[in-house]
Amino acid sequence: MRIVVLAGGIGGARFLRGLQAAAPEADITVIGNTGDDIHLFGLKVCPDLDTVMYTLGGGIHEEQGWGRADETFTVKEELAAYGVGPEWFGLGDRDFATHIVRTQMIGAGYPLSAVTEALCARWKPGVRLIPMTDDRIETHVVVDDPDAGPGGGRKAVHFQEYWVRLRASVPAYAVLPVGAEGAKPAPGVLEAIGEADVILFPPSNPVVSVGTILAVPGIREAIAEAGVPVVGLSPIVGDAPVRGMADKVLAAVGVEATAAAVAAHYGSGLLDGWLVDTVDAGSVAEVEAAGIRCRAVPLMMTDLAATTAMAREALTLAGEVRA
Ligand code: FO1
Repeated sequence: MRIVVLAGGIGGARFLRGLQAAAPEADITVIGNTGDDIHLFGLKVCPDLDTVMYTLGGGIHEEQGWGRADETFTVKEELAAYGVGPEWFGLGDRDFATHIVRTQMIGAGYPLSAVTEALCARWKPGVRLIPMTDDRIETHVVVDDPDAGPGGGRKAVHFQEYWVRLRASVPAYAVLPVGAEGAKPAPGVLEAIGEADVILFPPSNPVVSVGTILAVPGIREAIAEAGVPVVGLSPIVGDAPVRGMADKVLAAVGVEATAAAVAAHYGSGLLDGWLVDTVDAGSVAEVEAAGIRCRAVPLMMTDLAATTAMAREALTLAGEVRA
């Protein structure tokens, strides 16, 4: 079975571990979000691609869900000693090697998709990881400008500054995938979607992760026209995000932080099935009324067994909507 998964960061990566366990024979292609990418110290950092690569490759810092295990921060300390910022983004020494190799290969003319393939040759994640595009897209978030004085204006900050430095503690008025309009799907993305038997939207952030992937011209259309089951898992449980601060960016795009609202946001033109957590069983009827098959199952990714069960439920629902 050929499965395509649109994955963002931590939630997507953890779900993929369960999917691999639930469907060990499947051929899994992951279309990775690159809107979180940031250029720091002259290096290109791809947080969501690295989270998938490290998580499935066995190098992830398990509690954080990002960065490497057994990390040290000597280079970061030395950069700070030179007064070279930013200090709010925690790049570790082992992680720096990934960004140096990536930046060196891009400088030599390799597209991000080829670079990602090369990095995965070391990590062997057991899935094919393709960036959503080889073109540069960076998600920016519009917030109040603290320097603009009373009733002042707003400014756009890089997603990572909003997410990590500001801890999403201020209102987000808009989320902008800068560069999306001119971007093309990376080589292999549309082919993987066209050849898929099932397409899954994991419990990643529906705005800045899955939403950004869908903003690459051609990807949303290819999924809608693929003619195969598209099944998603709600990242919102009990009207709150399981992890991260998805509710902040959902508000920015006018979507209520509920499992049913996120399903409606993706729409029945895209989604055939939607899994909500058992605490949201009351919303199953509402989602089904929107033309999307819905089932309430445990969605807390507490351990591999739980995530494997979720993945199995998603594949079962896919089998039912296909019929
Ligand atoms: N997330 C944080 O909350 N704090 C950090 O200092 C941080 C550093 C970091 C370094 C490399 C990397 O690949 C990811 C990193 N993240 C950090 C996670 C990053 O913000 C992700 O983009 C989000 O978690 C959303 O996926």
